[in-house]
Amino acid sequence: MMHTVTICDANHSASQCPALDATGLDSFDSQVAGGDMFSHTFTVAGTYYYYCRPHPWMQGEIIVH
Ligand SMILES: [Cu+2]
Repeated sequence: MMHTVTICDANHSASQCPALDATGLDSFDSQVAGGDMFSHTFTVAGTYYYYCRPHPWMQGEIIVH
């Protein structure tokens, strides 16, 4: 099954997101197969919300200090 790791920002119109990220934070939208991995090295500190586009109930939050 294909999933995505999609950041919750204005560019990805994530209406299902718990909240939108602050402007200026990193942005990404990557497809990832079930059981596979996605990595991203953050360049800006902040609170990041992300979700899966085909399954918007799949969500997460990452706090970068
Ligand atoms: Cu998914």
